[in-house]
Amino acid sequence: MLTESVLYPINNETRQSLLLDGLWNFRFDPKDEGVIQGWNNRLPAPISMPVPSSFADFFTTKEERDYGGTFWYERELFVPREWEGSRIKVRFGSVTHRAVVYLNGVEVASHEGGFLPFTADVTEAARLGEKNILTVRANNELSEAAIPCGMTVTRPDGRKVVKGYFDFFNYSGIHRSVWLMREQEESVQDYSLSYEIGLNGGTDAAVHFQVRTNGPHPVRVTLHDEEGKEVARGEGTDGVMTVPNARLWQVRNAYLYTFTAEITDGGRVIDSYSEQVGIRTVSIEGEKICVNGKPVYLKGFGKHEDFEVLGKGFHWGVAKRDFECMKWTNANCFRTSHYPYAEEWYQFADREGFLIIDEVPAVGMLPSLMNFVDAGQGKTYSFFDRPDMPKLKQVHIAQVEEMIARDKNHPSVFAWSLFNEPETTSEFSKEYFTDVFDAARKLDPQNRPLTGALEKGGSPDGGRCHSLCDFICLNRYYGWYINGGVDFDDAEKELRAEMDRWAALKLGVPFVFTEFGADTLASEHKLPSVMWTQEYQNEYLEMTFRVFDSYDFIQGELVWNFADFQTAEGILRVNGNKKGVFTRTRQPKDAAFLLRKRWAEK
Ligand code: BDP
Repeated sequence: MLTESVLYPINNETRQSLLLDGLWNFRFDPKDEGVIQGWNNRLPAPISMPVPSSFADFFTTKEERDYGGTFWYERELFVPREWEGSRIKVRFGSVTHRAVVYLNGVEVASHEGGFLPFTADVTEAARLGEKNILTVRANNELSEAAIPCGMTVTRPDGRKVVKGYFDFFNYSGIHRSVWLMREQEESVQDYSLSYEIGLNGGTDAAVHFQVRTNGPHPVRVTLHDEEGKEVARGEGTDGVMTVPNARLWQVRNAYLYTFTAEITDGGRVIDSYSEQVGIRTVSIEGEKICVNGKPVYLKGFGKHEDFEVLGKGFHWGVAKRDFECMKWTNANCFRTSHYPYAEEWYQFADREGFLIIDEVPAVGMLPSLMNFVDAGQGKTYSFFDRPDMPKLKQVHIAQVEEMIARDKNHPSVFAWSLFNEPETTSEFSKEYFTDVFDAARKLDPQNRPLTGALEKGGSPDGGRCHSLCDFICLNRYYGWYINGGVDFDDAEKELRAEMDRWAALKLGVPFVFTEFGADTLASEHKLPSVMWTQEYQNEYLEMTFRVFDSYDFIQGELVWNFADFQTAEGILRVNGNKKGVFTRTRQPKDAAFLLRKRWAEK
């Protein structure tokens, strides 16, 4: 269980948070000699590197862009003398894929996993009223014992090449904001909310709260509305508040309250933590996905954190454009394929009323460098009978815990995706995922639905893991990887045949298409269409939608992908994956207009 506090940094009368973003020092460490050479004390001959950002696309040589191995970041920071007697922490939104952190040469934290936050308690190591040196030793190698899965090979010249078993570029670096934080010794460590709506036969809501602190003093909680008016209060670390006439958080019509937990000592507030939250329920009712008890059809995209030059570095401007484009298409949902995104994405989605399927970075659990092709064609392998499996499962479960701990209070998050396209056909996979799902079931106070995205091998007849899912997510490429081009006429038949086989199982749960799409070059048009043209992408989508509209249990369509994105090089990728409905610079392909029209009516 996670004991460290992962609360997002805020500023108020009891807490201070300073952004450490900007230009850091940087250096590659291809021989992994930095620790022996004492680089944790001072990084020799560094170059400059923006934070947050991926390092890859700033460079002009392939060795640097494609670098695999260990690399270092460093910066100076000033810790105010007035912070004496408080807890002082440094918080990283993420470092890809693992990191060791030093302050003034002393190791203060280490973390595995490139897409979730962690903090270093630097209270002991910090020099108050002086400059301090913060250093990060990071590493972006991939293996079959960590997620996302892949391999690292050393070339004869000693250079390491990192190969992901997945279809996105292995962007690395400090991708999200870094904060220096001051907290009180006794402070709020975590909180969880869950809701009941429609109480007393009307519009009242119950807000169940749990607050975790690290001290003995009493806790008080309050809820304020958007006008700043207090609408409910409660006492203790565990309890329930009633909100009369609650304004619900609705899909694409969000209403946010501010939740505050305070630790008090008589009239004095020792610590106070506030965050915006939304009152809403999510549930699976038969074949429907419900928000506030009403069915919602999911319309939207699988996305990536990916943009020109920045790679996977978070930028508010990119997020803003993405939300504007998604709203323009009349979307209401996206999946954080294939890893938890920067926390700011969820804050944005809370405000904009978007639903999120939040995905853990469990991708690449098919031992293939071209698994997107193999998966699309339904090739089967066994993956979970390997020697590294216990280690992998431990890392996987740890990241499920960290993701749920981080994101559980966001109203936008309505489901947890615990995998993308793993092997799910062997008995080993069944055992593996049973353990992962069992672990996840204990973590969410809101008991949100659990799911995972199944590739073609996870079929009604061959797959062994779909019964673990509360609703079933399918990634399917009929009309692209199979039955593409001259065979397109068979695509609809085959997709229908598969859906008929699912229907025959009478599972009684909703199905969501979490991927379907066709690579499309924004430059290409042809009449009649051929693969890769904008006309083909539209015909592909029209065919798929015809099928979706004939099965009531299909309750969502998330197109692959929102935008073109960078991948590793290969004969099937034209400088990246081109299945975007928008280009990488976020301009619409013809398909965007088709979606906008369909989703306005759906
Ligand atoms: C699926 C993967 C996704 C790929 C996509 C594709 O889940 O990451 O990008 O196919 O081939 O296999 O475009």
